[in-house]
Amino acid sequence: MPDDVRETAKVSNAKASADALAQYRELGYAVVRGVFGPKDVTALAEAFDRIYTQGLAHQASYRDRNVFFQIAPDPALDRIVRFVQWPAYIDPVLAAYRTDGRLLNILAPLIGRDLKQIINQMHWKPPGAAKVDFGYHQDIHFRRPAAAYRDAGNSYIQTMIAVDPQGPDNGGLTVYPGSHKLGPLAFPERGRIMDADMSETDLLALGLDPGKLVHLELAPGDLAFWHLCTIHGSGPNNAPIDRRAYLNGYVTAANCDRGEWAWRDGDACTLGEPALVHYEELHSRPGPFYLDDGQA
Ligand SMILES: O=C(O)CCC(=O)C(=O)O
Repeated sequence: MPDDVRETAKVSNAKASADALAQYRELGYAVVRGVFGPKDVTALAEAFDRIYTQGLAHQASYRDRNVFFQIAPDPALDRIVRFVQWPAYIDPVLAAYRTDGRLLNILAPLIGRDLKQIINQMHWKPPGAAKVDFGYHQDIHFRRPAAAYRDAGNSYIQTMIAVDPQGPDNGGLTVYPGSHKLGPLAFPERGRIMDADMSETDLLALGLDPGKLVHLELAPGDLAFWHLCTIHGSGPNNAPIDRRAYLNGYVTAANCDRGEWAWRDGDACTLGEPALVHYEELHSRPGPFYLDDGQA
């Protein structure tokens, strides 16, 4: 690429990021287009296929320390891998993307350059699968124990890299703009969010207007990110293509007692012995073992 074109691309990327940060502050979510290019998307798609094949070799949900494969029976497809937590311990490509500098460039102005990671997760929604929805929720309710997560509003960001094109047809993300300013809300009790539909009733029960929902349309390589209190969910896949997404959640290290280091003063950190993140029995029951009911 000629230098003047490269410089123009840099300026427009910087402008896109600045716009996204302003939108994030105002609306609680934002999208930066084309953070990752076609080669990155191919590498990620191959990693998703590799890990999916590994997952299908398990008859039931499976844990080995922080690595967790959520395997769900499916009436049409026999069984599916719904998600895998902490695949970066077992796949070098996924490990490299969790600390990619392009993510840090977007995160640093918001939460700094000393960051731990509290989410590393792959999601699939294979076409034809019966149950792939995530009911509306705020991530803050899953950051436990609450005392380990400080200054929630200013310290945490969830990111999602689109591997496939995604929108409302194939179960892309839906967000409620501005909901990050409402703080933690008392959602009606309806079990695990991965067993719940995106129900407008949940929003109405909170006095919120479902007409304000925004369905994100992402191309492969786009990055969406959102606040811990942003209400979001995602629906079924009614399209003929999968909907694969790579989710990584980060926190200002000084404000969190949990998580794996991602960057220390901007320098990428590699994974070593697993640290305590959200699997409470990491040390007393590390596994590997199967789970009958699919619970983590
Ligand atoms: O894959 C999805 O759409 C669900 C993402 C989500 O709700 C989350 O990571 O909190």
